[in-house]
Amino acid sequence: MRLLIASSNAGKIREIQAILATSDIEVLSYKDVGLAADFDVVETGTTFTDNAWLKASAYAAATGLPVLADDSGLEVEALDGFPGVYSNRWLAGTTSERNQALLAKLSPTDSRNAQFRSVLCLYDPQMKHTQFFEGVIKGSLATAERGSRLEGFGYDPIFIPEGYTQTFAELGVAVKNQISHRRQALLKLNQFLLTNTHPAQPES
Ligand code: ITT
Repeated sequence: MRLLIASSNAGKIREIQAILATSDIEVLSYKDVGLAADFDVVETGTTFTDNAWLKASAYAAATGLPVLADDSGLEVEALDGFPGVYSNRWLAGTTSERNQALLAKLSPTDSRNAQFRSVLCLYDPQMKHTQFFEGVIKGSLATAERGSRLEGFGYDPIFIPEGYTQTFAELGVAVKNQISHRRQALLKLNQFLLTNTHPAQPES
């Protein structure tokens, strides 16, 4: 099966391609189908599911291809789940500035618990079939950025997955891709496709 990744985030696309490399799914990016790198979908939804659907439907409308969108973010317990769906745009500036500004919102006595959530939307525009898959990884926030910016993206330098002492950026993408929220959601997608040899059912 060929799936177009409905994303312009290079880090996210790399991770999805790496995780699905051993599956029967052939993953295409916007480059493979001649879409512009800045093909933009305005994310007006208030939930990961809404925004995943907005991205999936926009890329499918532009190409006619079956697509896979990922809407994801970091949810901080002491901030009632903030920044959540707004993870990529709650503050203008660089990724590092956002990471530091997020850490600055926590007082020394606040819980440092946090989790990443990924919601995938699989959409086949021919069959009008839509399916969602979710993955979560629990962890905690470091007190400062740690690790290489070349590893992963976004909040990886400040997120320590449960059971580890290093951040995702220190652990590296090979380890991250074994345990991440995205990995868990993609495992569900892969399982769905394996057990549904004809996944494209009309919407009810
Ligand atoms: P697309 O919409 O084009 O896919 P995006 O980066 O805007 O790219 P989202 O709207 O889903 O994607 O925002 C996700 C943000 O959440 C992302 O930019 C990071 O700031 C953060 N995030 C999600 N998953 C992450 C991960 O695995 N590691 C680090 N940060 C992550």
